[in-house]
Amino acid sequence: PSASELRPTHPLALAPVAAPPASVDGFVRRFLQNLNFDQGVALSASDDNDRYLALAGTVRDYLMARWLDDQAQQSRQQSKTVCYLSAEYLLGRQLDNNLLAARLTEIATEALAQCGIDIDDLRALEIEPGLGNGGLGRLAACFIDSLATMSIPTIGYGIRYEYGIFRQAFADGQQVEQPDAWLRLGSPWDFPHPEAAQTISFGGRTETYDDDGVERTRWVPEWNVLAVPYNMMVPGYHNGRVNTLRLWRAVATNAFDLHTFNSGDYVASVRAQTFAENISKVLYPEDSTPQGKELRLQQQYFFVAASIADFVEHVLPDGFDLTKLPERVIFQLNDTHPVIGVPELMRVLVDEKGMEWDAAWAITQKCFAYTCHTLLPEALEVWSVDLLGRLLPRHLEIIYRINDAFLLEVRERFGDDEMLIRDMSIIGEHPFRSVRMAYLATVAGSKVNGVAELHSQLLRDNVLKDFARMWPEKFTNVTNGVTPRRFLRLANPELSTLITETLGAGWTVDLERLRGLEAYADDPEFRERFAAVKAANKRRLSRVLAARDGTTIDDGHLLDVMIKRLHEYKRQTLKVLHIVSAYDEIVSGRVPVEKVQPRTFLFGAKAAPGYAMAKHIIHLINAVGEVVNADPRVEGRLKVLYPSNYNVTLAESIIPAADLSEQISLAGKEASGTGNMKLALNGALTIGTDDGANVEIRQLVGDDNFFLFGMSEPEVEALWADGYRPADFYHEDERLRRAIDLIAAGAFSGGDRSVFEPLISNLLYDDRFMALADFGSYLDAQERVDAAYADQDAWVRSAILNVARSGFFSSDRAMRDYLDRIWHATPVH
Ligand code: CR6
Ligand code: PLP
Repeated sequence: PSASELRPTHPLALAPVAAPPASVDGFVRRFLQNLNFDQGVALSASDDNDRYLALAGTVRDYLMARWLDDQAQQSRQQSKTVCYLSAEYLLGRQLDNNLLAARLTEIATEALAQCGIDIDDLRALEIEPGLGNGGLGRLAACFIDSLATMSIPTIGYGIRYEYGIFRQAFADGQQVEQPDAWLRLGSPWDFPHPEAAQTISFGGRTETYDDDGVERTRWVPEWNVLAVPYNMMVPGYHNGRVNTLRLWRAVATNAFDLHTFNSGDYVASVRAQTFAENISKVLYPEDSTPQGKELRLQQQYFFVAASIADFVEHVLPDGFDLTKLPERVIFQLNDTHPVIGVPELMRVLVDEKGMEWDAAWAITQKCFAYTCHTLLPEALEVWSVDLLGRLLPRHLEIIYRINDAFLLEVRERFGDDEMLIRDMSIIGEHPFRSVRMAYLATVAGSKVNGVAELHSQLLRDNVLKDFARMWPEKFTNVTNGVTPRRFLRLANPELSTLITETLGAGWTVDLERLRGLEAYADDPEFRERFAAVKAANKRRLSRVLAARDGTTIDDGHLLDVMIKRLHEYKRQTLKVLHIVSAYDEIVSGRVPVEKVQPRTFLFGAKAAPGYAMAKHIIHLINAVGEVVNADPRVEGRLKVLYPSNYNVTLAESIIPAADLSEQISLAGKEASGTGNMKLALNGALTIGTDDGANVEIRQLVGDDNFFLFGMSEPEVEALWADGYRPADFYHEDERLRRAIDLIAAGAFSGGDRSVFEPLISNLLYDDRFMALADFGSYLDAQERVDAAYADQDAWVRSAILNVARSGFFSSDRAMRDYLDRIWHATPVH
């Protein structure tokens, strides 16, 4: 028989794929098989990396049957799929999460022990895939975890960057960036599928042609690349579900090489290959401050076009009636990064599938929804018309046509108000002609949501107010959430055990059950156990830091943490001013040192490599730490720690240990925050402004269990309108003056006054984020913190109530809200 006539007849070939037996023996056998057959080494000759890869392969094998089954089922059932389009996924380490999801943690630990291997040694080897900058990327990772746990058919689409977020090191207190070669030792968690590659085009021109008497437009691109999908498993928690995260890698097409090769220039053809492959080479390290670089637009189009084509060609059955597309998919736009998908879907429907414009537009509008993650004007992405037209000429035409129709609608609705037309146009004219991606997303999306109540309100009232007037029903809120599996169950095993012993096991998938802990907040025995868990977590963190950096956290210290990207709006400077002021009080003899509550201030933060002011702030934190930590007059009561390279792995050690969570952004600037939720959920009390999700945290945990300070958003606006003069605050507040003078005088720079001059000048004459205006209120709140911490019983009670009342911040709840308000997809069990 010819190969095409062969059909499986062997019983094994007909049976469904089976997982290896879930037993220690079964695990050992599969582990050794992986080690021998996949890694090609004997146990006795293997090193830790071989063993790690074999362990990962084994866990994967256990999940594989479910994964294949879920894919088959999904293609049979053809139910509505959530396609989450995100340029970033900050996944964190995979091993523990996958072991947990598959209920294999104990089995694997015992199986490896029987092979003479300590599983902890292998855990430590995993390099986390840092395919994101911070909150937005980590949010995407939490969301796909929740969607898998809730059995929602989902495909996460993104980019498989060869280099993720840079590794941060410090040299003389200043940030140095090193490449993150996360794929160096192998990538056991993903599977390349070159056979499912998509060709993605760029450049060239458009032309019209006659199609049986109908004039049509087509794109004649100039060059193209291949997008090769790499599939990663996204296992749900204990539900047997395994969804897919599909990340695209750019590879040069044959045509690309051949073209240059035929011209005889071999070296140029190899260079051309590098050019194509650059597209997925590196993650742009800017968080909330896009730079408008051409390569970034290439990345965006690359992954979005590949994802849409993948869904239409591979996920939908042959001959699918595309007018029914909205019943089968919702493309969720994670911020503006994937918004070029809107004209791309229009191009596919109109140019490739021959659909009428209006019909295609009606479909497109139902297939997209847009999440906005910022309020900072500099973070709202725009692309110059020149650049976009050069790279994607057909898309620019489509955007113009969408805009023309939209502006007609605006005129019909609001009359010929030319100023309003300018304000609302998708094409901005000033300071250069550009496409406003947030507006395009708002016009095209079926829904637009902000990421916390306050943020969604400010979107409606300010940033997108004209759009909200036009389409009030389009706007909604979904407050962010975090996955309790990674950030409580895995990161804080002792607290998880205590909760399970107290409330039973169901909380991991029903976080509101934590409410049950309220009843124990006044129970002395529970409090004691809770406090013991916190103390153990601090010791664990101390060991982690000792091994990394040789630093420790002393017993009796309040652990005060500020962990997030370095950004002026987040106001790490305000925190430093507090530390400098506390130091000054001691060394100037204004406060007797024995009266000072011992505190360890812990920072974790990367700055965008080109963000000069953020880098000055990093330098200042390190410089202050060096002086404060070494000054004998402080008697070790104040300590500043700044472990380098803050990432998800480090977050998982810091968060469970924290006593105090610093969420001190200027009101109206932090869209939501998610670190704030993780810290509250792990029993840290928040000191924070009324900003982002802090507002909801405070409402839920109660005023008594939260240290509020600073101006409210309307007060911020009023002060701006009044003409903000930071120097006035400097003159009026003695503590502030002393702290700033100390830095300016060179106390932390060996007497050199020039080192921090740019930072000091910025504070005194500009201070866009009003650190000086909130300083007094912040210090008062810190005094309340010290007083509260002195009463340990009351503090522990507050910490317990923080945990008990944080169930709302589960990403499972966030997913339910998206499903109800935006996606309308249902679980497939
Ligand atoms: N930088 C917001 O600033 C929010 C996350 C996730 C951010 C932050 O407040 O929690 O998104 N915004 O919604 C962007 O990335 C544009 C962030 O992480
Ligand atoms: N960076 C990392 C590594 C994180 O794990 C998180 C998440 O919580 C963030 C940044 C976001 O922090 P924040 O919400 O405080 O900005």
